[in-house]
Amino acid sequence: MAILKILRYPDPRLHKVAKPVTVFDERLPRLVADMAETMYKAPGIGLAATQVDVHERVIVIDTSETNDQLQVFINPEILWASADKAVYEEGCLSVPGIYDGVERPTQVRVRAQDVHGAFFEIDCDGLLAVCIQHEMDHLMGKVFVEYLSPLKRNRIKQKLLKEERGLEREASARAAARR
Ligand code: QAP
Ligand code: CO
Repeated sequence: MAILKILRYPDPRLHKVAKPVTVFDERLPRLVADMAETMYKAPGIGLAATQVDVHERVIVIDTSETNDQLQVFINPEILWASADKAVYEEGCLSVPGIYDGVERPTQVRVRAQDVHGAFFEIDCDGLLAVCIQHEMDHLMGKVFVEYLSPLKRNRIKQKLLKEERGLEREASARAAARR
């Protein structure tokens, strides 16, 4: 298993559209295990393959308190969404330190495949409904900050770019100290 590097907004690769998984070979459980390890380590409650620069329709989620209820969604599709909507304060491992309200349907019915390719359907509400919709957006190249006003989005972009410059300086200072 391995911890994968999580792309940070505004990395343009976060806007690539993921392709369906068509081959269910040994590579897939390995990717899922690495994504799960990366999510738990962060720690987070959901991760889409897009966020680790793999542009295929794969999502891992664990919204349990105990971090032992991993849910895997390959090629997820929304079959039905409730007319009822609610605002939830969302965050994202690709947008660290930023949280803001996003309005979404409160309930969704999802069809997806498991790592073996078997289809299943699940009715989601609460945090799971929010999370699956957030992660499916990633697979379409959409990050939650795109629901916010252009003003907020630009502030977030500038803040993260500034942080990134700081992180790069630290990394090169460490590299120089090793030499
Ligand atoms: C998506 O998000 C989500 O800013 C999953 O500094 C979020 O796991 C779905 C995280 C909220 C539903 C509701 C974010 C960790 C984790 C941060 C996450 C951070 C450290 C976000
Ligand atoms: Co996210």
